[in-house]
Amino acid sequence: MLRSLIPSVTLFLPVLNEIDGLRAMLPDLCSKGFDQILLVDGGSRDGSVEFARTQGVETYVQHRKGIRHAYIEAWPKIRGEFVVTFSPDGNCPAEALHDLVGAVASGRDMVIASRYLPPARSEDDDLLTGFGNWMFTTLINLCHGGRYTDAMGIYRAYRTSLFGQLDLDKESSYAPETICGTVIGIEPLLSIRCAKKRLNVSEIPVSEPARMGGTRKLQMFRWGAAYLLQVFREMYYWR
Ligand SMILES: Nc1nc2c(ncn2[C@@H]2O[C@H](COP(=O)(O)OP(=O)(O)O)[C@@H](O)[C@H]2O)c(=O)[nH]1
Ligand SMILES: [Mg+2]
Repeated sequence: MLRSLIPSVTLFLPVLNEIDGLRAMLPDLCSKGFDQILLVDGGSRDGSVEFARTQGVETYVQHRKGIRHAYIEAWPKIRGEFVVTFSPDGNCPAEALHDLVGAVASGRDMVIASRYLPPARSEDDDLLTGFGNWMFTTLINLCHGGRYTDAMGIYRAYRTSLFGQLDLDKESSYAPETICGTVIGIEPLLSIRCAKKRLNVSEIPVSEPARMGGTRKLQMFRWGAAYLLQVFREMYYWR
């Protein structure tokens, strides 16, 4: 009976060649008592998926390339009422999971593990990513009434149903990416539409350690251009 009072939580792991991080983190993540751990692979060639399977983790290999397709294709497989999105590359410290889940389960729609809410800081940023994250967060606050310190990060917990409710599963939501010749992520749009809908959102400070092994997948300039278009487009598109 007590169990039914605690919401079910899925840990969602998008992965593209993250064997070093998975080896270091997955056994610990598996011991944390999540109702589901779902690893979504973008075509890894370093044994990431095979390793996850040896740990008993549910895996899904996406068909279409690009990070947002990992979410769109695998979202129907999520069973938890809440989801925590987590990159197993060292950037998301597992020690914060307890506080993040506790915060969202206390009645929030979304809680972000902010890298920029003091005293948190990022050990992973360089000058350009640090500026970009600040600039997009500031623009989202100004243009859409958000109160974020970190509108861009992947490390967050939210109601699984938000994804459909905010039309993040619709191709048309990402139209600006085609002009820029890329496939973007979902987090900026999730932050924008939560702000537009005045959802119950908060942040907790969580410092970001440097990436462990592997390589960064961020396409700085193409994504930057597409996100910029998306921020402005959302001022008249989608209510
Ligand atoms: N499934 C999938 N995962 C991806 C893809 N691109 C990146 N990832 C994963 O998404 C997470 C965040 O990407 P990362 O390169 O760390 O971005 P950054 O930390 O913002 O520079 C990591 O776990 C990546 O392995 C993709 O196309 N498909
Ligand atoms: Mg990362």
